[in-house]
Amino acid sequence: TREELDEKAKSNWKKHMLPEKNDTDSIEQDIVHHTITTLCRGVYNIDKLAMYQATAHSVRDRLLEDWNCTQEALHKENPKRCYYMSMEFLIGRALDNALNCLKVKKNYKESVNNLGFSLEDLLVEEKDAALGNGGLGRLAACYMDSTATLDYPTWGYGLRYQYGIFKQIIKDGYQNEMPDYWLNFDNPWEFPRTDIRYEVRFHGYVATKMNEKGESRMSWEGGDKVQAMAYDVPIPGFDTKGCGNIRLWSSKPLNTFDFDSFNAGDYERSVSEQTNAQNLTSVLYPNDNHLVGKELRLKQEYFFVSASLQDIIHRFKRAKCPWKDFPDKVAVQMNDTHPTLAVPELQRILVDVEGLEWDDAWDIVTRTFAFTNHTVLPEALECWSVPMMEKILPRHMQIIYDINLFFLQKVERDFSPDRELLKRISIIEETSPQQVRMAYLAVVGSHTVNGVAALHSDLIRKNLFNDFVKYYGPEKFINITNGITPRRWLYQSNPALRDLITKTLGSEDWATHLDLLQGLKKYADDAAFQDAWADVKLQNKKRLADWIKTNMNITVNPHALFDIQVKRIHEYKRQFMNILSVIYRYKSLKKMSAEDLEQQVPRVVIFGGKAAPGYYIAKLVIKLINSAADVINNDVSIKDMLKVVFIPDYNVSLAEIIVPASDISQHISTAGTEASGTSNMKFVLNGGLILGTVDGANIEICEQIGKENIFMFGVLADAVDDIRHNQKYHGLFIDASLQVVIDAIQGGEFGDPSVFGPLINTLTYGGDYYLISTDFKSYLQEHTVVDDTFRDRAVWNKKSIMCTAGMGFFSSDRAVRTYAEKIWKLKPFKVGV
Ligand code: OAK
Repeated sequence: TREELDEKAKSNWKKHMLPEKNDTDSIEQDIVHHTITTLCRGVYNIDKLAMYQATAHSVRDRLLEDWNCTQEALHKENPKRCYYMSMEFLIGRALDNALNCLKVKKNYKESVNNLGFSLEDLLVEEKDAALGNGGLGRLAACYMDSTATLDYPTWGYGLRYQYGIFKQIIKDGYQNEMPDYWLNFDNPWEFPRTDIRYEVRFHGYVATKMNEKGESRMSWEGGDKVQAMAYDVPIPGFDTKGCGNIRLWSSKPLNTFDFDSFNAGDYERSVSEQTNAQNLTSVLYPNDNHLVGKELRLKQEYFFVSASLQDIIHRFKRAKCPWKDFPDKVAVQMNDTHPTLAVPELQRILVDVEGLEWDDAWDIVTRTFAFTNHTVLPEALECWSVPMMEKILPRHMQIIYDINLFFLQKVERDFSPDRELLKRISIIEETSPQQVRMAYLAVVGSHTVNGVAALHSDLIRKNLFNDFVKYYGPEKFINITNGITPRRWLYQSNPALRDLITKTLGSEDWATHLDLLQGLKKYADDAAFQDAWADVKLQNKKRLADWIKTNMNITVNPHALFDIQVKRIHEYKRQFMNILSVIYRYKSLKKMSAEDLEQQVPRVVIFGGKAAPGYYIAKLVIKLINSAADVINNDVSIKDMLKVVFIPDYNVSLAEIIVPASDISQHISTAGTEASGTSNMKFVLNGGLILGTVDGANIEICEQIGKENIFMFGVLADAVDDIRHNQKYHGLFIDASLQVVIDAIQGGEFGDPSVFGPLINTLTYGGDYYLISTDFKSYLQEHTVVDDTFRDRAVWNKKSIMCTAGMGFFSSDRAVRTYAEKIWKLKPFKVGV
């Protein structure tokens, strides 16, 4: 280490540790240097991909400088740190973000030009880092951006999947899945740490052993071991020397070989076990808000937790602090229940390995962890079968039983001996076989539990965790409304609006102090400003229209109202209701006289999103959208008053083009089902209006921007249970407008109706669990209000400006600051000042 070097050597190091220069000449030199040395290419065979790679490597050099500075300072000072544990980080592309953060984009543009390329061309060569499904994974990425920007000493921990979320291809209107080969080319944004490796055990048995103090301890022995190797992904902060990190684990076979099998002539088996080890981190499970209780997934969760905790403890031990100080040095945030095995794992390490007493260990555990819940959907709540857990993690299963026993004893003694209550609150569900309720384990093992929007936090306090609220008291259960990073979701993705805002406000401070957008309000009535604002929107709509033309060969009119719903396809998000209303609009247009038709507001309805590969009904929704699009887009009689587009393979990079182009975006989940939503925030930040239900963060967006600037409809969350109950006993009421649409589909207007039978049945025979028939009428009415409002462009533009101006609260900087203050007890740690 550096401390061991003599003064001469140290000064030699210092002499050569010069900062990278950012003048265009130096940048060009670096790009050429990387082309030759990193890529082994030259001017004779450089192409766009290679040029992107060389450019990325030169930017990475500049980032790593900050990375090293930050980590060295942290190493020296050893402040309290937070670790954000998440099975998903949906980062997207890195180059543009890094250029903006480092404030070198202008010079890079020029340098790349001087070398014969255009920077815009290079940016799209990068593959998305798509290590997530949807909202939860993207939130983790936004939070890493904010912790880096605000200089919080926070690291992300996750898994380095060989294949991220699948690529979606639409064939004959149906979704097909293809693997995401994102690592097939060099990935300049990760740093393999070949020296950072830990062993992770599965299976085996529990034995009793004497420890050094002569006490009897349990010990987990035998079984199979795999190795976790670290890859670091630097996370630049905006306009700061500080640089964050996400450490991703990749499974490798242990450097041991099964010589017994080998000698017995079973070479194949000994090699196949190595392959099994590698397979552990092969693929991201493609389910959003839905648990599929596969053994491999449980192994992924433990692998992730075990490696991360070993790494955290290794770092903690360097400072030689006593164990009781662990929670003063370490805060761990669990992103949903996926990392919950960290609770019994830390307890196991402290008791079995480090020899602490159970109660002392448990005190440390519960002062370390905090837990964020991201869903109330019952099918998403993790429950693992006890026999499976016993097989894979025998010692953890014992510990979970003990945690539960001591917990229930306490509840019985201090709170209530009510058997029914104890059964309800138990971490173990007495089904056959028994199940471990991971959300309950997470609550019991954490000091703070939070929901992700005000309504959602209320709902989990009232329902999912109600018994726990009564037992622990309400203070343990807080709300922290989600946020999004304004750097990616405005500064980077909407340069035209960024420049207009910066010019109007006189500086770009808004990018780190989003409340400053309030300053736009005073221009909301200014005609010239409105025109400039509308012009930016039109440019962004043209950009999207061009993308659609180039990639899908569909022509859309950029002056039409762009109506967008992009998100994972799920019944609770009700894309089905959207396409039903589109069909209703189509039927209405077809009935109109030529004069009436001419008076309509032309619409382009845009959908995008992936369905989980095993989610049959969601896949049928995609098919219906595409079948309806086929008919509608080719019907000349409606004179281009309606177009329907399903954009394939919706991902972060596409979102960066789609979000700035909306007039209206839809967030229409059944009330009480969408925990928060975050794309709603992105659209409104970019001056798009919302058509939404009274659900998730829509409610708080409405409070912030004013109810005159949002289109809301539908029943309230507290009415949903009663409506479902009534429907069950008295049947559905399907009004005439919905019946028209059902008849059209069943009459074969959009292709073979038998294809859509199971989908229609979710309404008619399936009990309409998501209340489409209940909300349909008010949904159609609100669509009419949208059309009428859009006709008056001055009114619309004002609303659009007021939308952006009111979004300061939804910056992920505010959210992260709240986590740091209320949960992590963490202070910013500034380097290089
Ligand atoms: C995914 C898997 C399991 C549990 C939850 C999720 C998930 O993505 N939930 C989503 O989290 C977002 C971030 O908090 C919320 O905005 C979404 O409403 C929620 O569905």
